[in-house]
Amino acid sequence: MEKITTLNKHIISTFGTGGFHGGVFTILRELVFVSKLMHREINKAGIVESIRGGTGMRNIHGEDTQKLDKFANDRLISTLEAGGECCAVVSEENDDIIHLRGENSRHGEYILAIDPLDGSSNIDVNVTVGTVFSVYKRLSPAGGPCEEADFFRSGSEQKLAGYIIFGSSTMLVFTAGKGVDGFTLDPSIGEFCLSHPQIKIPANGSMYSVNQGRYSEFPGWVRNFIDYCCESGPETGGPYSYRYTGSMVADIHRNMLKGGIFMYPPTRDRPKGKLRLLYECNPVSFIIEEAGGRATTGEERILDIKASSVHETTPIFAGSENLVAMAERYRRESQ
Ligand code: P6P
Repeated sequence: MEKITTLNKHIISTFGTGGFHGGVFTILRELVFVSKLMHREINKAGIVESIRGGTGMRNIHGEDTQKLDKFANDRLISTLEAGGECCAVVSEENDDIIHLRGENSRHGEYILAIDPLDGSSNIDVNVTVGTVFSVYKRLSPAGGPCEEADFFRSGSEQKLAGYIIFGSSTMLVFTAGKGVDGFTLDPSIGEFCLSHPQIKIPANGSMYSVNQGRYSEFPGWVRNFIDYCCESGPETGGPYSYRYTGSMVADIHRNMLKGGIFMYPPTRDRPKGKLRLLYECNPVSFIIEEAGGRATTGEERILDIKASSVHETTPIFAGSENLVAMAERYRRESQ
């Protein structure tokens, strides 16, 4: 008989019934509920004009907001407000901290940083997109207003992090500090079922992900490392395969399963890179480290960075331990 382990069953068996009813897993179930709505909408974006394309607005980063970005963001906020476990949210789609206005939100003990739809510019061309999330326990006292300092934390303080990837299948991948588990949505029963227990990222990999078009803008040591990836020969194990989708979630997920390195390096016009610390780099770095990989700025561990603004960015080199360590070696040797 087919053995099905649903998300709820897995949470109870891994974290206990106390964990099941704990705040972070209430928040996780709320994110999962919205992901099922997203699954439904994304899979018909090609035929329903009302959710396809842009809103004509731009976010704080100057990026065009897609209709599905707004749909995801609005649904997430309203769902979290109804739940009451979360008191405030930082979202890629909102300039400032969102103080949730649910009846019990002020008593919520957690805060959430989220990219509601990473890679959303790819929706209209049918490329994989995803939601990325990160949960912390608030520092300010429950019952009062959440404070900005609640978000100025290091990624090592995360209680829960994960992503939901809308690709050839819809998957949830998360960690709460006991390894990384992957669940695949079975739309016929509306459940995320355990499909990738205790994911371990291969220590080596033969794929590298970077926006090659910006090669000339990267620091010399990054160009040297990319050149290494392109060289053939026994000493490099190369040439490596180049894979870059323009959706971080898709590139990170591939590396999680097959090994490889994902890079968004500093450039002349973006010396601190493009990807956001709170709701892109920290959650994927927590997951990658829990899966045995490595995530760095080139100089320091991503999870050691103490955030000082809610939309700050950081360079990121993340994936297979040995590949990321080699990139760091190129940087050290360039000093
Ligand atoms: P570029 C999508 O906008 C995103 O935030 C990540 O998902 C993706 O990896 C990156 O930006 C792509 O940026 O500058 O290479 O187009």
